[in-house]
Amino acid sequence: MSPLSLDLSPDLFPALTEAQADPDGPGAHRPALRFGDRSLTYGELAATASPLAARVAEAGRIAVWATPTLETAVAVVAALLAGVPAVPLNPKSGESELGHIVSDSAPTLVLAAQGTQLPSALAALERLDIDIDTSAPATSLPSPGTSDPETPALIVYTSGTTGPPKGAVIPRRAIATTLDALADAWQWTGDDVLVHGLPLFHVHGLILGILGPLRRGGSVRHLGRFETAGVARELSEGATMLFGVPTMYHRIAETLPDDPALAKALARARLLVSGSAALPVHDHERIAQATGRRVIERYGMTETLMNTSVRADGEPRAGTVGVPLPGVELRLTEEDGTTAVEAYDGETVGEIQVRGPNLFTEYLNRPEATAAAFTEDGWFRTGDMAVRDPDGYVRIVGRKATDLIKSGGYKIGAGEIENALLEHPGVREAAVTGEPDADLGERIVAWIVPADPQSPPTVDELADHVARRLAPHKRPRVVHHLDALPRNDMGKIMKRALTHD
Ligand code: MCA
Ligand code: AMP
Repeated sequence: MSPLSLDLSPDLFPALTEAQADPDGPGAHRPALRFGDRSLTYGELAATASPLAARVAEAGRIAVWATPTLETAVAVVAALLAGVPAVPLNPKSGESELGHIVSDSAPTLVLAAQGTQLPSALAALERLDIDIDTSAPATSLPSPGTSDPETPALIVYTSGTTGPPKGAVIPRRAIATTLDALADAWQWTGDDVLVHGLPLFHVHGLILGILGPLRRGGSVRHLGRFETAGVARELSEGATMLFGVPTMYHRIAETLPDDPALAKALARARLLVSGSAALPVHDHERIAQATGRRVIERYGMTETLMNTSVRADGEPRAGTVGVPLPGVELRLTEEDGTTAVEAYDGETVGEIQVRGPNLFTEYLNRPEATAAAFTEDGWFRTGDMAVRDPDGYVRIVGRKATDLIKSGGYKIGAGEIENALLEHPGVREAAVTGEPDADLGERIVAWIVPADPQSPPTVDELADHVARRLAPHKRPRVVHHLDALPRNDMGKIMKRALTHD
């Protein structure tokens, strides 16, 4: 274990507490959040989040309509100040996904920006508008002493191989420790200014990208939506760090040859960080060549928050996710899932298992899934396969389940898409696979047996169907029509036999 001291103080945001205590002090005037032309200092954030925290303090659990806006950041901060668990909702979720998340997590309130139209799946919930009013007199922040480090802070829904998404219950302790471990690895301080355009309903964009800067007393500028022009603008106007998924860095790499301003801006950054999926070495190299800067990768999961990273003071090595973060125990195991692989030879493959204060507590309402995710002695089975270099650098080489697809940095279970496809009247049988895609990493491919071979459903029809039920990023990009799915003697679909030719 690393010597990093664990800060289990219930105060997640010391800079906010300080701004509240001394509204005229310099800390209160420091910038905290910026979304487009709207921004809040720490003093203003305290002033607008504290009354909201007081209003949600009695709620058992709240949902947040997590648009990429200032309102979402304020609502989540308010929930954390109040010690009330928040469920961030993807505002593009379709009806069946949203229905599942709401009935599974049973929030008593949904917080949404004023004027937002909410879908009917949320109609039964009481609504509270997020009103950003910095002129209101600040109420005192709820006493942080009331929040146990084990209190659930966020419930983040994440896909599995089959069935609907599961809610990972993330305690305050995990958020604090993962952010502090990243601060150690990245020399991340209150002087850093982060820029990103990630969605705010997942760990990457919300915990690392919003709560991270706030825990350090630094600031974040959110682009609203990812665009290379926004990245270039912010990095040339004082931002020091960039977070993104590989698709974003791929788009940067594609743009660089024709955009010297982007190259110049990236060259100025203190740290360029990629995560959520593997960044191909080709994109690493193209960015390094055009900017002289190397992107570093970190590896995490919704259930574990961050496990490893290339350190700011370490050697950036393309194709690796660096070394275990302070406080994180990491081992590779053989196929039996319990025998540790001792080799540091860059060759011996094992499943990554992790243990430490960065882990989630459970899948909400799913004791069996929770039990299955851990070994008897408390190691979490990530399902990611890796090797370790002699100096401890971890290289991810694949994953155990072929039924998990990473597309655009989103984890997507083949099973939930297959179930959605089977609900389409034009589909008799369906199987879903992922295939390599230069932009998305993997793209979703649907193999269907049409109910009527004379008029099979089109790719657009099936994409719309899946987007409406689940979410647009889960839509198939390619559809193949077959007479029958290849099955083994047991009737199980043989996905490996599903290839184009
Ligand atoms: C297209 N669209 C549709 C349809 N077709 N909408 C409805 N129905 C359809 N049939 C819309 C999309 O909603 C989107 O709208 C636009 O068309 C383009 O869609 P698409 O091509 O899918 O996406 P993109 O805009 O090209 O997105 C690429 C992206 C995105 C920006 C890289 O994939 C992304 O934000 N990824 C981030 C994933 C992430 O944060 N993962 C973290 C989880 P519009 O243009 O309005 O949006 S992993 C994690 O947290 C762990 C802990 C970790 O390690 O980080
Ligand atoms: P999620 O469940 O959406 O949190 O996704 C977690 C998964 O993303 C991990 O289990 C890995 O498969 C993958 N992942 C995250 N970061 C990286 C990375 N830097 N390189 C490769 N895979 C990654």
